[in-house]
Amino acid sequence: MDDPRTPPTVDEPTTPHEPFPAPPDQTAPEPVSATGKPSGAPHDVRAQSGAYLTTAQGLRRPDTDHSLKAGPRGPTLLQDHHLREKISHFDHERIPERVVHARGAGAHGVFRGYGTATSVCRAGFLAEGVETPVFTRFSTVAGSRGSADTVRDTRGFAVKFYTDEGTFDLIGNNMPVFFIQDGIKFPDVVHAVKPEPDREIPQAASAHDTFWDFVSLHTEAQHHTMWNMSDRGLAASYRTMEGFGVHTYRLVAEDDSTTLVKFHWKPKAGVHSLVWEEAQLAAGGDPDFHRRDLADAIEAGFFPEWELGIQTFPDTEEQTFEGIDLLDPTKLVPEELAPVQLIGLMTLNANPTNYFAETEQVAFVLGNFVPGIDVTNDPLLQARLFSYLDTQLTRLGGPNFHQIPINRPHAPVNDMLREGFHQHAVHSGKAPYRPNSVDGGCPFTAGAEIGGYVEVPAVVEESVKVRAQARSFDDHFSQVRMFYRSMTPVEQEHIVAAYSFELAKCYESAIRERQLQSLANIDADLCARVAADLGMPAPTATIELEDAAPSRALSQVGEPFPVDGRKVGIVVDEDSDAGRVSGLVDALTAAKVVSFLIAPHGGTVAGLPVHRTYATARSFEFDAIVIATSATPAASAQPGLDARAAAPSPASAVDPRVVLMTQEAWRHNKALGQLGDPSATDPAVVVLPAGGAGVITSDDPAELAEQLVALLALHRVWQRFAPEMAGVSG
Ligand code: HDE
Repeated sequence: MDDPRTPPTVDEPTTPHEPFPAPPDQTAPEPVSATGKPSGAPHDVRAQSGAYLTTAQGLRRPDTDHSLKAGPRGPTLLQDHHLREKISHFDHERIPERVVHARGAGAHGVFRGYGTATSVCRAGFLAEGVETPVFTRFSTVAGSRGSADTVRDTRGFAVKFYTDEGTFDLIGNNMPVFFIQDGIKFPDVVHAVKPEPDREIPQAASAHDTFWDFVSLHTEAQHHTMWNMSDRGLAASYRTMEGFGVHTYRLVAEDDSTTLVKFHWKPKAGVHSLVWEEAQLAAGGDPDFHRRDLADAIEAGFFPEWELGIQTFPDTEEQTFEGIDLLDPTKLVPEELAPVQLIGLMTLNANPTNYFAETEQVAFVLGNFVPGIDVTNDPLLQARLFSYLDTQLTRLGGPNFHQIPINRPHAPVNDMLREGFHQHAVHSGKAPYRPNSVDGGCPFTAGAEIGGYVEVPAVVEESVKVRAQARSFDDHFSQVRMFYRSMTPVEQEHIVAAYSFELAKCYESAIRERQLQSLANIDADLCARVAADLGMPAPTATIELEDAAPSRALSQVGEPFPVDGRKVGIVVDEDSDAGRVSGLVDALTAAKVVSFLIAPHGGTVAGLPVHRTYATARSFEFDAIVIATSATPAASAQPGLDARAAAPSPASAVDPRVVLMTQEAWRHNKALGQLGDPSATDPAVVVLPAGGAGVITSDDPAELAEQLVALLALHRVWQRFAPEMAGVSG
C-alpha cells in the first residue's frame, strides 16, 4: 500500500482526509480480543478514524477553540458539554508512575527458540524454530518518569512472551545480583535510594547519604552496589546491555524431570558502557539518550538482538552449586563454572505506535508462567510473586489491567474472573463458577497432558515457623571481591572513581567511614584508593576472606564486537573535500556504521547534507569523531565567551565548539581521525594529540574507515585510560 502521509506544509492543510497511518517502523499490540481471540483486524484497528473532529461519542464538532459563553465576553456556560468533556478528560490524563522502574523505553519483537532447551524444559516457545511475539521494556530503577536515561543505576530488562500456552514474563535486570536477600526489605532499599524525603533530592541518583547509610549498614547490598559503581551502572545503550533473571528458576521437562537455571540475555552487539563524564553530559544534553537510541536503531533497520541463555544446575535437595547457595540472589554463578547455554534469539523489530498505550501501560507480572517454568524458594522471588500483580491494581486502576491491549494474552482465555472497573470482555454464559451444569460444565480443567500448568510438587522440609534466613546467606563479601578482581585495571579505575564520587557527595562522615570499612573487607587496595580520594584514613579488614578465582566473563573490556549502528561524527564545512567526505561516509555505511555530518550551520555544506550543527552537536552522541576540514571559527563562534573550550594553539584558528568536541572525545577515549593530507599543517590538527593512541590521519577515505572500524570494534581506546591496557585487544 502506498504511504498516504505527506510532509507538513507551511500553510495549515484544509483538505479533509483520514488520519495518517503509523510510520513503517511502528506497530501496535496484536488485535486480539480481551479474551485472547484473534480478531483478524489490522494492527491499527484501535487508532482514531474519520477525517473530522468529534467528541468521545463520535459527534462531529465545528469548533474546539471557543467555549460556549453568554455573549463573546462571557461568562462561560455550565451546559458546554464539549468544554467539560475535554477539560475533564485532560484532568485525568496521568496515571501513577511505577514505584520503581518509572523511566523506560519499549519495543516489539519476536523470539525464536533454538530447540536446545527441550531436554530440560517443556515450554512450547523454546522448541526449535517456534516464533513468539514479545514486548520488551528497558528502564532505570530509581528515577521518576521524566528523569534522565544515563544516570548511574541498575537497568531493568523485562520481556513479555505472548506464547500459545499463556503469557510468560521474564522480568530481569542488567545485573545478575540484587541488593537484598529477602523481599521484605525491598521497601527499605527503595526508600534509601529514592530522593531524600525532606527536600526530595537528589533525583535518580544514589550519591547521597540515605543510600550509603543503608548499604553500609546492610552489607548484603555490597555486591549489587559494586556492580552499580562499575561500568555496568552506566549502560552505553539498551542495545548493548546484558540481561539477567537474577533468581534461580526451576525448569520442568516433558518427562517431569526438573533442572535449576539462571536466565541470561547476551546482546549480539556486545556489552558497552559510557564513561561517567560522558553520562553526565548526556543527562543534560539529551536526557532521552537511551530511549532515542533504541527507537532510532529500530527505525533505521538496525534491529537489536539478544540470545537467551541458561546456566543449568542439578535440582538437588540442598540447591547449591559449587558451594554457592542458588537461593541467595546476592550471589552469581561464574560462567567459568557453569557456561551459559544459548536457547533462543530475540529480535526487537518494531517501535510502539503510542508510548502511553504500550510502554507505559504494559504490566509485567512475575507470576505469569507457562508450563515448563516454575519458581524456587528464593525469598526475594517469593515476595515478587505478590508485588507485581498488586502494584498494577493501583497503577492501572483496577483488576482488569490484563485486558489493556498491550497486556492481552495471545492464548485463548476462559477464566472465571468477572466485572470490575474497565471490563472489556463481554462474557457469554451464566455460570462463571465451577462446578456448573448451567453452562454445560464449561470451563473444564486441564491436566498437564493437555497443557495445564501443574506446579512442581517440591518437597517442603519439616520446619519451624521463623523470621530468619539460612546461614549460607551470611557471606556478603567474597563475591564482591571476586567481581572487583575480575576487572581490568581500567575498569577498576572507574570503580574507584565512582565510589569516590558518590561517597564525597555524602554529608555524613560516619557513613563514609562505615562504607570504607566494607571496602576494606572487599579489597585493601580499592579501600586505600577511595580513602585517599576522600582524604580519610583507610581502615583494615575486619574479616578474613579466601581469594576467589577471577571470572573473565564479568569484564566488559577486551573483546572485539560488531560495529553495526555505531556512530561517527564528521566535522565538515565549505572547505571540506566533498568527494573524500562522501567516500568516507560510503565506506562507513558499507561497514554498517552511521555517519553524521557536523557543520557550522544547517542545510548543506560543500553540497553535502548536514545532520548536526556546531550548536547542536556534542561529543557524547558519537563513538568517534573525524575532522574533515580546517574547522576555522564559524560566524556564530564566540571564542572569547565560550568558556567551555580550552584555548587551542593557535587560539583563534579552530572553532571552539570543534575544539571542545574533540577534547571531550579524547578524554572519553574515543577514536579520533583527520581526513586530509597528514603532512599539511592544517589548523584542525592542533586539536588532535599528535601520535596519541587511537588518533588516525589519512587522506584515503577507505583506509581511514578501515582503521576507524577496527578501533570501534574495541569500543574505546582503552590504553588512553591506563597505559597497561595497551595490550588489550581481541
Ligand atoms: Fe521489581 N518491581 N521488585 N525487581 N522490577 C517492579 O512492578 C519488586 C526486583 C524489575 O518494565 C514494580 O510494574 C519487589 C528484582 C523490573 O514495567 C514492583 C522486589 C528484579 C521492573 C516491583 C523487586 C526486578 C520492576 C514496579 C523485591 C530483577 C520494571 C512497577 C522482592 C530480577 C518492569 C511494576 C517494567 C518493577 C516490585 C525486585 C526487576 C513494585 C517487591 C530482583 C525490570 O511491583
